[in-house]
Amino acid sequence: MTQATTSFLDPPAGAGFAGRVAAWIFSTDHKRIGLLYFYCIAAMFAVGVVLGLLIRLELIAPGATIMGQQTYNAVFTLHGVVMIFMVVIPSIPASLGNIFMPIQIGAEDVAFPRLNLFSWWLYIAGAALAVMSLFTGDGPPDTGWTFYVPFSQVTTTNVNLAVLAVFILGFSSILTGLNFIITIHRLRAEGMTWGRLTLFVWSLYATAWIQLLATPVLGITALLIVAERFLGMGLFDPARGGDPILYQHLFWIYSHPAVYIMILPAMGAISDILPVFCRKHIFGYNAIAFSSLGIAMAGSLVWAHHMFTSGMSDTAVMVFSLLTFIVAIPSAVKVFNWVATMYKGSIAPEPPLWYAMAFIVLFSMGGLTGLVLGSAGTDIHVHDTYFVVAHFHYVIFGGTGFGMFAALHYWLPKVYGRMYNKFWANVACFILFAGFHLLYFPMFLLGLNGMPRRYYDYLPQYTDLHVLSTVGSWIVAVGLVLMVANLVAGMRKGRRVGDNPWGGASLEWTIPSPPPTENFLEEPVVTHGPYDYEGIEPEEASMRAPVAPGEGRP
Ligand code: HEM
Ligand SMILES: [Cu+2]
Repeated sequence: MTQATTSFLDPPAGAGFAGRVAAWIFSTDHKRIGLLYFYCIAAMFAVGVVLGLLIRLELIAPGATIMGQQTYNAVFTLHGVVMIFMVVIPSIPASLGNIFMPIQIGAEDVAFPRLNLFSWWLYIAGAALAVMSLFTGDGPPDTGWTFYVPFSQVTTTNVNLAVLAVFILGFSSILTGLNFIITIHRLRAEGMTWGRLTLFVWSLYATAWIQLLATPVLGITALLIVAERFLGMGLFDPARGGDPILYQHLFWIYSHPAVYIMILPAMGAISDILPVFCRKHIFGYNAIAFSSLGIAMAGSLVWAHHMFTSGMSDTAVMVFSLLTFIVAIPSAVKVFNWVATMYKGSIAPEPPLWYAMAFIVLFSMGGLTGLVLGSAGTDIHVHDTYFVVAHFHYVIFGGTGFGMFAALHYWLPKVYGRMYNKFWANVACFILFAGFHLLYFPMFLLGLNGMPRRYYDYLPQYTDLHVLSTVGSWIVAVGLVLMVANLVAGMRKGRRVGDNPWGGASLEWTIPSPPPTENFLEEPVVTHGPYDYEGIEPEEASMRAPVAPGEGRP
């Protein structure tokens, strides 16, 4: 087995406990920083899931079940804040992007390693403040993660601290984006042309531009809320000549593009994974690469589709509806290209592929129901109902979540040099997929029947669908526990693997597993594209099935 003498995971020689901890939290190695992000994000994900399970438990029957109304408002606000700002926004770019982007472009590290570490510290500071907002002030924030005015101006709960936390988390995201853009421009190895970048790197590149350009708007908006609360400036208060709709515009100018910060990196990971397990060059490399940029650009123009019922002019409603339909095109381009990649491929049904296929199904269902929300006529019917809750969980949990799960099963052997149990990985995937539909599909029906979102209580006719959904939440929980337990067991004591278990053609598969601190033992020179599998044999025996002549390989 190719084990490098020192991998990035090895502790410094002779260091005590404090020295080992310091070697992690003050490390400027992008791989260590990526793993730090990953562990923190995983912990926050666990918190968010528990909050989600509590929401579902409360909603299992009409009336009060396990908590009071005020607590309920705090729980769903926190569930949203934790999941959005602390889990899915940093999830793939800050963790796996940090670990693999420099390796995939043949660099030794990101352009600004110390800034990278600083970004992680900002993330920790923001997360700590968000947690503190629960226990300090006059009760946890209860505004929903959107902090809509006028309620966020007048509520006495601890909105100030929560908004400050979001502000700091925003800086972490901006600096990571800046770092990635410069790294991708400046640090590519010899021969690593733009046309030889992996699609994962392309997606991170598009994401980084959104992080850099859109996130400052969120920061400003957060500051304006605090200014309103402390100084009573009246920006959003009609009695003083302000306008609450202005708040919604500012908020969604960031927060709509933010959904592409969440989904593009997942799409990038899927584009890297699928062809490996089909032993076939990706279909439509340029289309996938440019559709990421297309989504980033067009996606910045559609924010007001969240505001069709806010009282905008009919012209504005029509324009934003049309623009929203236009973003669907580059997204659909990707889905068609993934399916075309699988067509006539020599399929290796390994865990990363199952998770990737679950991603395609769930993301497509989320995307298509997004069109229902993007057309103003139907949106007015389902606006702020459970239809929306179903739609965005299909996109962000089914999309970003499953994309992350697929990526973890794909890259874990590279990071730890060990393999998890594939059988249990597949079982967990199946349980998650089934539980997911049971949890969220009833929400589409609830929404179409008029069940409003963010409500603590409901009419008895909605009970059956709520019961189904709550049972689904338990199945999802079982699937998550099984998946995590299997991955942890794998990373700690799984069987050892070599450099290239799946037979990937991108640069990370050319270096030892786990990677050495300096990534490459000698400076790489790139001579072929990231999806040219000719002559590359997977080490996993199950993947070495003979390929009939003329089949599978283009
Ligand atoms: C086991 C997993 C999960 C369960 C059971 C769950 C459940 C729920 C439920 C029932 C609501 C509706 C609350 C209401 O309208 O009263 C909700 C809202 C929400 N969920 Fe989840 N969820 C889960 C995972 C996720 C994930 C992975 C994300 C990632 C982004 C997420 C993001 C959100 C957001 C942003 C809201 C909106 C909160 C608000 O309206 O202010 N959830 N969730
Ligand atoms: Cu949007």
